[in-house]
Amino acid sequence: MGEEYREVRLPRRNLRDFFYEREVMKEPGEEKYMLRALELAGRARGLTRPNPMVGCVIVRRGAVAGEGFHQRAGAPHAEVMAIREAGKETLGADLYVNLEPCCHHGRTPPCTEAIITAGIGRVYAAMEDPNPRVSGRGGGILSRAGIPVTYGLSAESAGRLNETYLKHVRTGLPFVFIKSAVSLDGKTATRTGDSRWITGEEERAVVHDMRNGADAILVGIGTVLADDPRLTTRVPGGKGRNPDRVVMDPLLRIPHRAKVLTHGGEGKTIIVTTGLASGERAEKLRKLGAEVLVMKKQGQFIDMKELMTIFGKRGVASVMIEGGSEVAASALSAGVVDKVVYFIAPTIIGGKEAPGAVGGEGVSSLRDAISLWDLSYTRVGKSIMVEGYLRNGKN
Ligand code: AOF
Ligand code: ZN
Repeated sequence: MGEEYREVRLPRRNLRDFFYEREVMKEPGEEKYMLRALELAGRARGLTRPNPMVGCVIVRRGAVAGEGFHQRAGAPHAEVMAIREAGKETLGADLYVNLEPCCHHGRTPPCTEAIITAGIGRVYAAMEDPNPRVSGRGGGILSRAGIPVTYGLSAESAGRLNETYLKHVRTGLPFVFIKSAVSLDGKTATRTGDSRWITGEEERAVVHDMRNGADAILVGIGTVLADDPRLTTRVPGGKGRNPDRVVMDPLLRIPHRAKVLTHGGEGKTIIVTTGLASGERAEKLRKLGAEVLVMKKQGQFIDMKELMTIFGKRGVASVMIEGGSEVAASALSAGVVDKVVYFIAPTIIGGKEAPGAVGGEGVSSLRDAISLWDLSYTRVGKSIMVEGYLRNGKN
């Protein structure tokens, strides 16, 4: 049997209308409120770290009485925002939220208390919160207080929305995804190395949105030498938060004028290298404000698994790999990749020497090719965006 074709509804700022309008029209009753909660949650994409994105809708007598979403870590939780907006209308009302209400004192007081005090009649939560301080206990407290809690409405979309948070909380490792733009014939550049830009404006807007949602962006030194990217987030409205920029550079070949070093923004620049690189160069880079992380070598490459473990411990919940082909190959073969996002542009580059998206050795038998699951296909500009998950990275 082939891979089942299915559209996964991912709330994204750029694609929100596409994903939700049809859905809301189609789904009667309760599910539409959960979809609305998801849509509200997604408005804070890239802004809630390290917290998840959470939205909430309060419904009384078939009408929405209050709505809210969590805007950033330290700000009130979604439930509290919605309860405030609903005022007296909370009594006996249904509360829809895409994550189990919390029951702990973190930066803010527990939502369970606010829900009980407000006299909410019933809670629909899309999924449990795997945070060990909550995990089932939030729901338990509400049930014991006589407020029935139903899990599972739009659980899949809820899981996708917070896929980075969920992976990091469950495993301590970051959620890793590779973003690539290829021509119709699978090339990422011409034989002379010209690679800007294979895709158009609209595709780039989606990429900036992805950067905005990532904690770190990782590239190889080849990409820095060829393209000199800034790796910053440029999203409309300027609300983007720059992720940390990570360059894999085993021999410290990075030029001091590279834009990742000079066009900082608030994100850090981390150069990952090996003991083979000169200590003098490392010092110079540190003086320029970069962090130089010296790692053991794993054969020819830097040990990606170890790198992800280090990132995870530092609180990096998501890593976006933006190229080039050797970094993609080593991340894939290390088994650290959760997801790939490919933009396929309707151009043909041709050329035996023109590079493809994944280098390394490749597999010799098709049976060993990496196949993806839970695919989605979205048209963005003139390109098709293909998203799929890897089995090894299943979270
Ligand atoms: C909710 N509603 O809107 C969010 C939740 O430090 P705090 O107080 O903000 O707590 C953060 C934790 O709360 C976070 O790790 C996650 O378990 C949960 N997030 N829970 O009921 C919300 N953002
Ligand atoms: Zn809460």
